Amino acid sequence: MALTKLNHKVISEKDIILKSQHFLNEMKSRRSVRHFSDKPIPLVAIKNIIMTAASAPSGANKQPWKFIIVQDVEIKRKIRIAAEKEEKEFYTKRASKTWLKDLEVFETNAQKDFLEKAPYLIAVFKISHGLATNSQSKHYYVNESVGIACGILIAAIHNAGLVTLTYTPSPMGFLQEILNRPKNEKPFLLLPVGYPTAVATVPIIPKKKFEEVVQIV
Ligand code: IYR
Repeated sequence: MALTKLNHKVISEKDIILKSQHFLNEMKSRRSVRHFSDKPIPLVAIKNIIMTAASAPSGANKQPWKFIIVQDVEIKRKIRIAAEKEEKEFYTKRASKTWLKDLEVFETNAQKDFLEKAPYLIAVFKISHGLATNSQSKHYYVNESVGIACGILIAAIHNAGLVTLTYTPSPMGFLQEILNRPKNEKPFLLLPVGYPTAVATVPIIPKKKFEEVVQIV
């Protein structure tokens, strides 16, 4: 395997602290948004955001992901109709009482206007294995890899001054059909991306404190 010198810039401790604090503040202002404006956003920004996500580490560098950018209004409409059908089942039959109670604060329901409103949807697929029949076709830690890429994707969307929602209709097999994906690709996450409406609201919800999420040993 050919190696190359690591390109890493060492910065001062003071700058490490400042930069980590700055990024913390930036990320703490991220919110999941359900009220999208139809104001267009530049496609090049979406491309940059996705390639930021695609820079993620992955098991054996297999990069087991595919990002489908949906801008076509007809395809967005199809996705909305199919998602709302599943959500109706979820809210009226599938969801437990506890689950519905846990969701009350978010005021969610089966209606998913944002799937048509947002200028772009990013559908993330995990590629469970390659298509070749030799050992080259194996993928490793697929969920972990795609999960990491999605975290970076969400951070990149926020960094670009846009908003998103980590939307996971369940089941979401309809994405496979509507977007014509091969059998080895499985839907992982659907992210509307755009601007919030001027009157968008978000629930007041706390994040756990340092002591609750961290233990130093
Ligand atoms: N998929 C449904 C329900 C839902 C589930 C969870 I977990 C959430 O954090 C929010 C919603 C919906 O999107 O309405």
